[in-house]
Amino acid sequence: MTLFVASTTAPVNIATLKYWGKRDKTLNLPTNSSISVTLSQEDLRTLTSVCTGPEITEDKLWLNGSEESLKSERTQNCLADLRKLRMKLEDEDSNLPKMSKWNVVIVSENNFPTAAGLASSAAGFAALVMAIAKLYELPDSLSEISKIARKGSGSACRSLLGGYVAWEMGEKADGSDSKAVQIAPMEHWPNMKAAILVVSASKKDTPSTSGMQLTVGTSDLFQHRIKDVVPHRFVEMKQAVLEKDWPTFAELTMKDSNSFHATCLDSFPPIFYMNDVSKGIIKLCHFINAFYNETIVAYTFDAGPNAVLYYLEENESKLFAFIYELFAEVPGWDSKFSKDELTQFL
Ligand code: 2P0
Repeated sequence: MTLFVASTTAPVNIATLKYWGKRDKTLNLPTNSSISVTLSQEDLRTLTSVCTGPEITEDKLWLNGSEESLKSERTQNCLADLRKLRMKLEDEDSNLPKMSKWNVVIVSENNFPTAAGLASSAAGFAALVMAIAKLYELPDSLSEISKIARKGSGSACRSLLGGYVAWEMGEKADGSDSKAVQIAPMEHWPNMKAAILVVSASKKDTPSTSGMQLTVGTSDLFQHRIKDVVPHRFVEMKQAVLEKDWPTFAELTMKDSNSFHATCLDSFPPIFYMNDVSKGIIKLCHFINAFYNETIVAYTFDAGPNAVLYYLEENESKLFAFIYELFAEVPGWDSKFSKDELTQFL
């Protein structure tokens, strides 16, 4: 049996300027540009292997050990685009194996809870598209390939690139200018760190796609957000990254998380992604920054209750002194706060 195999990993990215709203649902074209930080591959990632050969009788997908359907329009769109690019190479070089005609078997595994608002679809589609692009030996740039990943899941386009990434919304109706570009590599700001507080690992109530559609269709605040708020914030946040201006980056990140959740609340019926523990974490972050009279931490929440905290490495112990006080029973820990002072956050 002739088989060709390729494997890759793709990391999770966490938006600091949120994507929420589509102007084209089939092509996943957004109503605003967004910015994210791609996490390190050693932390949250999807590992995907693909295999193809003339004797494979049907396309198949295994996700975290269970067989899943490959029939969704999104996955089919990604496969069709990748096969088209491969076919172009085969037309140019008749010695290449005719992989574009063969079925694929895809095996994918996350090392974190799936669909719990930890951007699993971003890493998932990024890994799927990257693995097949590798198998097909496609010469296209990562920004070009990001347009294919975008059709799988909007935020997936940002996971193709490392470090600080912008997804430029584009203007064209065919999506040919809606792609991810790198603002700066991870090494540009090496002391930036992210911590994830897993408040709940269960599946989210309202899937992102239907949540976005509801917000676009019913929220007045959303119109203000995409017209008057995000365009300025996009420019300011890019600048803050390039200048390593931590207080500005942190403030914009927190404000944009709050703005996105406000549009969810302004949807009708309202969408609640954060729970009381999430809200306690927000209060705690503001308390910590006020306590030190300095920006120590920035929070952001996606379509779920889990918190992602950004901070600078040199402030790690200042931040975790509070996190451990509140969430962990550390034997021998000498608490500086009374139970009452701490429980106000929960
Ligand atoms: C983001 N989120 O920018 C925003 C913030 C959730 C909140 O991208 O429908 O899974 O597959 O394009 O990418 C989650 O939405 O949605 C998301 P689809 P996706 O990260």
